[in-house]
Amino acid sequence: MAKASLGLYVVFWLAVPLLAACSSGGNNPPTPNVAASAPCLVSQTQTPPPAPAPGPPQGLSLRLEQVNSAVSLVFPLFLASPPGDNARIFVIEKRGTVQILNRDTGTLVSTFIDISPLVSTGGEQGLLGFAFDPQYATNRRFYLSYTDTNGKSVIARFLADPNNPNQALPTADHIILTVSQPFSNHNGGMITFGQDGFLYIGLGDGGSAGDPGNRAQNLSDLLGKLLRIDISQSGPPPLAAYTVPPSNPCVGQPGVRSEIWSVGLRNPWRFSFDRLSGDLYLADVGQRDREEVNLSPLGSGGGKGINYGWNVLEGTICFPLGASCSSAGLTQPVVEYDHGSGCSITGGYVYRGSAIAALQGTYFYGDFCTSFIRSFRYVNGQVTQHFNWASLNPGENITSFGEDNQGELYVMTAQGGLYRIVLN
Ligand SMILES: [Ca+2]
Repeated sequence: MAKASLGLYVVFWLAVPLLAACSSGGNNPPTPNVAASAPCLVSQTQTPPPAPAPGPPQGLSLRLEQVNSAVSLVFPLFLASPPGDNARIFVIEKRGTVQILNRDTGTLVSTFIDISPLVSTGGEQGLLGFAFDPQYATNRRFYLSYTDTNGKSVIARFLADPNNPNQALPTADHIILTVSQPFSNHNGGMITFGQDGFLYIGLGDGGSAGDPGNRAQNLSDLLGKLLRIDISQSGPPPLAAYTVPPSNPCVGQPGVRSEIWSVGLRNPWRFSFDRLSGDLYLADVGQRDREEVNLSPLGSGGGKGINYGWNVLEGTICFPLGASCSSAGLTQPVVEYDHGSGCSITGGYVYRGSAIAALQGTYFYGDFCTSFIRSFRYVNGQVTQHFNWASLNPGENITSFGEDNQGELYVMTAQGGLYRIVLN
């Protein structure tokens, strides 16, 4: 893709934050830290991480192998495989389509579904998330997360065609959740199931810049949060669209949305659970200074009741830059970087594949703007082996990572690239 086009992508992705940078001076009063004092929240102490070192570790050499050499993809931004399916990868395109590719040959199997008439695709809007039901093999259910034509965030349940596994039924089986968005950016949109069988949903702070409505710290608002809901019994009325697990942190608190799992997020574009350990790795896109990876081990609750800080903190510094603030009760990231090396973090996955044994337990993440790919391991509560992989930089805007059924990892770009991380 031409550099001019690449520049346009960067401009649209960043337009609002950059505009905001001009108006957020250092004289603002300290932001009230509303949520930190809420009784249902807990804090988690983090150790500052080492700076990334040039890779590779142990002489390991990696490269990106293009998967879609024979297939043109339009702004792919997510990928998944049905549980137990080693033959197919399902690639999500921003415009509202899901394409099935043969995992080994990279050829197009079929267009699984096209909901583009339902989707707003401007800026950060679009078909943003996708998840297979853990029982997909028997119930044919999958979930799409998209921006609807009114600009609202929607989570909807769809069904695969009972007579054709490469085709979905075109109409939503059921709408699970609809959330109004005051601005068009920071929609989050990631959805995934945890090991507990519940659906986790990442929602941004509603957009504009600086979280002008202080939504991320407002426990009566779903925006700027990670949600956890139970959709195993979901159905059309009189059934509930979803229920709240009784073990959610704020259940029973007056004036608090019980769907909340974690708070204080700006735009949790991509998060994931380590499929082996269940630990939560959550990347939050920063405003103008810091990009961050948050890590909440399953043994510490996996993010339960954690306040990740926005918009009191941006990364580990007070927001806006130069303001005074209290970080009491706030959980800081395990990794952050400033805008000297990137501008918009794309969270990835912990490698649990079998093709590259030396990468077992290694978490990969990247940056949309500068296209770097870095990795680290989290051992005994410490970030270690934090590397920058120059050989993995695609030179294109990294929209997402993906993990197939075997645990192999992929990288997708706004320019249409779909790559697998392989040994060189
Ligand atoms: Ca944070």
